[in-house]
Amino acid sequence: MKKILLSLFAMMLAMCAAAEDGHQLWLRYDTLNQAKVSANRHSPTIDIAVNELKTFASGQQITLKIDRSLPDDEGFNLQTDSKQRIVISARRDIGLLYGAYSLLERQHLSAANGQCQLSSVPARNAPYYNLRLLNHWDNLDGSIERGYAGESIFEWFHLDKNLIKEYARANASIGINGSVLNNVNASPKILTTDYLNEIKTIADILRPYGIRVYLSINFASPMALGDTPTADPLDSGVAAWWKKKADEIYRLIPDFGGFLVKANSEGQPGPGDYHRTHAEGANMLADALQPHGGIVMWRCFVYATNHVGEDRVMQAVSEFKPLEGQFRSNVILQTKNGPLDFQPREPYSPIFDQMKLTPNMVELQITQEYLGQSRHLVYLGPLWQEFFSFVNPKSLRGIAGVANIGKDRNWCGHHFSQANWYAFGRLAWNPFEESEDIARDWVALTFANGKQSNLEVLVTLMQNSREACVNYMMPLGLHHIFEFDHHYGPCPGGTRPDVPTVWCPAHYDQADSLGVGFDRTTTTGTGATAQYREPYAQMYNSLETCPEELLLWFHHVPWTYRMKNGQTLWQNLQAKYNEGVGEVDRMIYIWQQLRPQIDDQRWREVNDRLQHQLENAREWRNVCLDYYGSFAEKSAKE
Ligand code: GCV
Repeated sequence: MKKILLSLFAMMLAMCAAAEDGHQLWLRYDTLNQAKVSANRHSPTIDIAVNELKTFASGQQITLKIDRSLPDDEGFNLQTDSKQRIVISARRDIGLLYGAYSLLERQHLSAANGQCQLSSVPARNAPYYNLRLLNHWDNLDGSIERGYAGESIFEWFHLDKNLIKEYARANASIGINGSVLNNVNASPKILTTDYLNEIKTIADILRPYGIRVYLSINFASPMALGDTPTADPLDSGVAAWWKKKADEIYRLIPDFGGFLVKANSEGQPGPGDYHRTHAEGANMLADALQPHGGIVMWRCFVYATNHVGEDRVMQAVSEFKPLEGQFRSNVILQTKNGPLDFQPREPYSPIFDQMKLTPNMVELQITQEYLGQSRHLVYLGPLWQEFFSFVNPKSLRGIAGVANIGKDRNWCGHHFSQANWYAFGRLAWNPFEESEDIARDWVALTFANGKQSNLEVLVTLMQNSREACVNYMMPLGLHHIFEFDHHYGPCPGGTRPDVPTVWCPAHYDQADSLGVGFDRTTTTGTGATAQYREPYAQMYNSLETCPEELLLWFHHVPWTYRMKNGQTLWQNLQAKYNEGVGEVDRMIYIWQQLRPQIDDQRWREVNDRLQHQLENAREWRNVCLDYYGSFAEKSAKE
């Protein structure tokens, strides 16, 4: 009997723990079945909205109303009348669903903050961008390039429809309206009829949640699939193949969004293989999609063989600037926030200054390839907000985020990496939001469980976490000093005989007995500073005016150089690395104090990862200071 009771108890414990495994993300609403909800129309989307409100809204009368006179296609109005009845109105069905999620979120936040309901809901709410896309780097075999949360949720030919529906719901709740399902290093097979039928199934699940499906394509697909002898974009047979393929896709998926293309970059095929320009390649695809209303998102992440010897961070501008005005109207360039590759800190990419006639959208990386992956707590809100402080959101046509989603029970590997998915959605909806406000909402939704709590300290922890990561990995503008391939651990000064010099850490830190850093000035360096608009071009070009946080990105600086605080560069570098480690120590201290307020499973899982992060941070500091110290100390003695 005792044994049975014990095992029953163990089972109950396991069930409780499972309830807090993080799978519910920020959508931790109690089932209330209280609200009386009515709608003046029905559709799959409106029915979801009604159902969500009926199930989770607190006792209210709620009316959903389609009102075609409203201006925004995806926006909504939320109003309460004198009797506290709520009316959500929208021009289109999806607006009602967004309004429903907004209402639920506000109710949940109000409960957590102890405020009066709906006080903070703006009457009118509409997304800033029409294109708010996740980019999955998911391969057809289930693996994910730079994925740190398990295998792909898109299990081809065995699709888990429930999981995909949960994914759709989570995205709709933060306003994401498009998913590129596969890796930009794309397999041609994705365009075969077997896969397209599967994609139709996914599109059918995502559609009621307002999410369109897009695909990454391999530029050489017609040739790789054996249908044409070439993939030359000016070959009429090739163009006809793409038109036919587009027709096939749209027959299956009438609201298909379009193609994302990585061409002539890191070994991918492209128009350059036939001495054609990126514009010629993009336009050929654009023509195939245009009759159906589809778009081409053409990535600017190129550093190809025709640029040998040119500083990698300059290549996008050199390649695309001469093509201004040559792209079809349904082509949008897609550019990473920084000119190199999603480093913990980069200056913004100057292509956003240079291309005035061609629409551009920014590609952010939610998966933390270079920021501790799913093992480090690094909240990316401040990084993205920093980007928007240099690049006017107005100048962009849309926003894409490289997803951090996998089959791990908690979706993102680290419980706090969910905050990056959430923050991406919120910023895509409104790029002017403060990252701190987003973190505050996420904390309340994710950890307060609808009750009043005192978790403000977590908001500060999250806000500081990105700078901590910069400091323990690569402060003062150091960059790309990661271990080869996996981009996780430190490898300052690294070289490898089988890797071209320009991909090696030694190429980026340029440490020697005189100093450290990459000279990108117009006087003695690569001249990359000249690609920036004023005042940044001059500011970055001069050692005196360059912001210290980007110093070693733009300058090769003597170890004994006096920084603004009067100490030498070397002393500052040491202080920064120590600051980074100290911050992780503080994060652990804070997390320990919060133990009584956080459920056991998530507390333990985060705690384990924080301990690991501290070990890694110390390793980063020690390895880097050892390596740079070997030059700096010598230089001090000379
Ligand atoms: C999808 C970096 C990453 C690659 C990625 C590439 C890209 O180089 O390390 O994994 O490939 O960027 O954005 O295309």
